[in-house]
Amino acid sequence: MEAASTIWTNTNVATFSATSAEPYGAVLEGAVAVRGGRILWVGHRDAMPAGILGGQTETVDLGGRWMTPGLIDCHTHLVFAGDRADEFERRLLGESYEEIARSGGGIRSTVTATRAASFDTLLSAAERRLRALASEGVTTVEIKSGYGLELDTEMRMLQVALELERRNPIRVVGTLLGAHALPEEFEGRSAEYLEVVCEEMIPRAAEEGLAACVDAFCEEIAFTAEECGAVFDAAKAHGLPVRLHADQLSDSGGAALAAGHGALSADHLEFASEAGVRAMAAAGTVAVLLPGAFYTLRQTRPPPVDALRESGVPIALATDANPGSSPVLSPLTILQMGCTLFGLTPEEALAGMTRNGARALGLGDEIGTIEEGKAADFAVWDIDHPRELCYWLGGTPCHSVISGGEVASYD
Ligand code: DI6
Ligand code: FE
Repeated sequence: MEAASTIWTNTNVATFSATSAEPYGAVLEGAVAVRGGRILWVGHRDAMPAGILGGQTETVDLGGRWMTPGLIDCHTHLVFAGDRADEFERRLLGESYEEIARSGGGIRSTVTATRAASFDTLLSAAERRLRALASEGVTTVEIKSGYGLELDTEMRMLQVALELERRNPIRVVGTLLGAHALPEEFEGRSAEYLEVVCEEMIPRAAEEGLAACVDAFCEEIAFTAEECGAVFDAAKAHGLPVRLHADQLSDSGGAALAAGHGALSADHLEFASEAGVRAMAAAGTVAVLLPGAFYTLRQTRPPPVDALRESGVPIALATDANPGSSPVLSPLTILQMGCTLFGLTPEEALAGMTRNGARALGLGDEIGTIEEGKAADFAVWDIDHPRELCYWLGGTPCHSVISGGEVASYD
């Protein structure tokens, strides 16, 4: 076997390999060998193949710490200007999220702030948030547009997302969410706005390689299933896979719509029907659960976790970091909420931020588990068992992050 550039040894490795018989895919007293940013070998440290330890190989002793795949935050709205703490206060005084949205606040108020913000303003605000995620082990983050709702600002948001990847040791997946809300100037003319999305935004984002995916918000306060279907058709015509904000506040037929279009994921799903869940299972669509929004909006009906589990739908978890419904920049908090609020087991929650998060991004062959050939993206933790990552609220046990085979530095 060829020699590794680096071998991390004296570590317990939670590989999250789908083929492992061990809980968490654990390899105790393991070692992980890397070359060219890829995993060359993983196994018990006494079973290292001959030749892997070469004259130039650097060996790093992790002192018995645990290693997991780098966390994947597969659903965020990290790029935006301003905040909506005022609406948080209004909700606590009795108004609902939908009422605030209908009265011109909500997404539209972030749109006003984002349109007025420069590239650099958006970049520095988003970079601060990105670093918060990275400090808790995140090595891949998906970032949606959707606060521009006009061609230029949507593209600027996606360019900021790509610039974040260029400047930081983190993988960024950009998603075009032009169909997030109807902008004020198109009030009563949603068909015309969606023409802009389908005929200007999607072609431009695809041509310039600014987005890897297209998302839409299917909801009474946003777009109908039929409208989202048209957005999906345009995305597919330009070779972009699709995802959907589905059944968050009401059963809008989102889960079935996403499945019917072969979507990578359907996200939220608090009000998803049983038929929707079955359709997702048949289509292989990942369920991305977002307990930060459920918690912040003080929702009471959790997504149908038992049905998802029983029908074999892969479950992912993400922060949904956004200024309205989920001002949450802590993936570890989301792991805790996934268990406490939705009843996931710690192993399911962690698989949701590793293996299944990768699938929701269409990157299941590239990241999400510690297996030969995948990218060398890891998080190293000061814990005695991986279940602890779902247990503490506050106080990150993240020791270090390795991205593409290099220790990630954010100073
Ligand atoms: N669902 C969400 O949770 C975010 N977008 C969406 O479609 C919320 C966006 C916001 O309130 O700013
Ligand atoms: Fe969202």
